[in-house]
Amino acid sequence: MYTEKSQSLFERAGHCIPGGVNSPVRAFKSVGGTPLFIKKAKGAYLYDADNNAYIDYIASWGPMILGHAHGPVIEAIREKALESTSYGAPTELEIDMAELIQDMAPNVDLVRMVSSGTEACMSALRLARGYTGRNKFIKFEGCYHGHADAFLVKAGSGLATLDIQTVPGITGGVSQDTLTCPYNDLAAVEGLLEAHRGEIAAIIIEPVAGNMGCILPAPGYLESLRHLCIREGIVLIFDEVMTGFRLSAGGAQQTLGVDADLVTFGKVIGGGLPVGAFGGKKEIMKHIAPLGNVYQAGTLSGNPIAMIAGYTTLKILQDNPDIYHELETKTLYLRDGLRHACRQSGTPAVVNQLGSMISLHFSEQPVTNFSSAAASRNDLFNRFFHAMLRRGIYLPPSAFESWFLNNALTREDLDRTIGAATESLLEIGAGN
Ligand code: HOZ
Repeated sequence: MYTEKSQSLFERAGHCIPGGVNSPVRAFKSVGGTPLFIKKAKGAYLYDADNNAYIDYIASWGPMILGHAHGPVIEAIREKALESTSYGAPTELEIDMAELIQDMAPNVDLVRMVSSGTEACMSALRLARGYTGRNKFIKFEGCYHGHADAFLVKAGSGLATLDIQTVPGITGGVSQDTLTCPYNDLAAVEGLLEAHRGEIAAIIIEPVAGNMGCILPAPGYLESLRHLCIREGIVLIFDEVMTGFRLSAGGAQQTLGVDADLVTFGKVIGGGLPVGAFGGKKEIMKHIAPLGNVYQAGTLSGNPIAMIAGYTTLKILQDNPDIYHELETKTLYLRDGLRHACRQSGTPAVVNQLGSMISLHFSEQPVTNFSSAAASRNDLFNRFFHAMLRRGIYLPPSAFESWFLNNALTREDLDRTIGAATESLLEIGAGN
């Protein structure tokens, strides 16, 4: 496989973009090697600058649930763009979008559109603080809620990938209000509540974690958090940036049957354009400006091109609920194939999966939180990543990320992937 053009583009990018990339995980820093520069994508396939084709398991880190360049989405964007790309004034389409979100997602009485998952989470936290009059909040080790200052404590995703423990530029004052504890550890949450009674505004959690690989909540865990939040007057925020509109039309709240007070969205909600949103109970959302004084704003919030891409994607998902079943069937097939390949090669591995989220950890122990994800053989994952890439399979370049399936994947694509995994495991001597 020749990747000369990607290599020379990376070299050129390094002279004008920090690290040659606009988001750190893309740089392949932990897996090593040169990131591929992508020229185009269609369906389940990415094409790099050297015209190599890859089966895509990143799906732009989640958004491309229908596959790349999905006809109706592209057509809707094309038509909308002819009417201008931004007005900075309200449009009917924003109401359509908000009503659709209300219809699809539970517990969303009011919703505010923003332009990224980061903005959604930082605004939801500000709102929870403004609503409760408290400053501290609890987040979980290995969860990632975007790059706003308060969240970059013991965070997953790029911080885990690059092993960044402390982020220069974030003041002690900010991080002292961020309380952390291990995912799936209820006693640790109870300990924090006890130690900081009356001071905690919010608990924010990825109801299915996707930023330390894919990690599922233990049975009853989210229900217990729900109960504790009610008891303590704390706002429960579900960060559904990854799970929203992906696990089901109603996201993790619907799939797992637990209600949040505030929910944040990103990724699928924008159909591949920069969109985020936060919403929830009216009692809380009414504190957002201009209804209340918790200020939040954005020049491109509700942008018509972003809205039409998101609206069209969500409407397709709402009108075709079978898509979720199809995605899950494909993901289960991949999960079983990967498990079989690992067993065959004698490789201790854990494949966690829910809906169309899945990940592979080279571990003998169950992977249920950040420390078990970090204790996995991530050196092996890095070699596996490259062995798969050479075989035309594009996985996230980090063991600390979930893989996302898209519905354009065919049985043949999955069989090719499982075959490539079998060969890759043997090639890297994973079972030895
Ligand atoms: N924060 C994203 C994954 N959890 C990475 C986005 C990117 O590098 O594009």
